[in-house]
Amino acid sequence: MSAATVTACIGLGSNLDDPLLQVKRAVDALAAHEAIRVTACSSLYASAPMGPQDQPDYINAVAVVETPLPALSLLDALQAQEAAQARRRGRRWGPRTLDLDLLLYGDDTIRTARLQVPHPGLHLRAFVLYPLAELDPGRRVPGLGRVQELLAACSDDGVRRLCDHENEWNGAS
Ligand code: A4P
Ligand code: MG
Repeated sequence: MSAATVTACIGLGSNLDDPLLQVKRAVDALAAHEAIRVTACSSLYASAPMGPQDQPDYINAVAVVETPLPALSLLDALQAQEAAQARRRGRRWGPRTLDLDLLLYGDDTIRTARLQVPHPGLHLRAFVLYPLAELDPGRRVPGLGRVQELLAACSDDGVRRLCDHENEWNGAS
């Protein structure tokens, strides 16, 4: 991979069709992408759904990747993987086999119709901040502060850490 890479953080979520497996499959697919190197994966976390409550609990994780891809090309790769894992777009915040959010892309701030980085919900979501803080608590979120500060200011929303990636999670390469 070329020297001019960016460190990005990807949020993974699933609450349909064996969510643990969906998340693991997605990390494996990212790691297999020729222009993406997965450098770290968080533990897996479970939480009640944000949004409509008539859906199963979610499994969430965060992966840190290095990539030479521009942000929109990385989003293309994430959406292609969502499609590969039978993601159907229904109601907002509805159930899904796989959701891949581009949380952070280097220190960039991107505000376009198709892509907003940092992800607009990042600082409000315990199911994102817990796994992100596990990997990189000191990471600066442009315009908002450091991950550990955002986590301290956020309600925990009953997020539960399920398993230690060192024992049960082999997604990192
Ligand atoms: N888009 C803009 N910025 C980004 C970004 N940084 N990363 C655009 C990814 N996509 C981005 O996304 C809609 C459009 O957002 C995309 O086409 C892209 O161009 P979507 O995934 O189709 O729609 P969505 O996911 O239903 O809506 P939204 O608002 O993105 O939902 P979220 O934020 O993804 O939340 N509860 C728990 N406990 N855990 C969860 O993971 N996830 C959601 C979905 C709801 N409740 C949850 C969880
Ligand atoms: Mg999404």
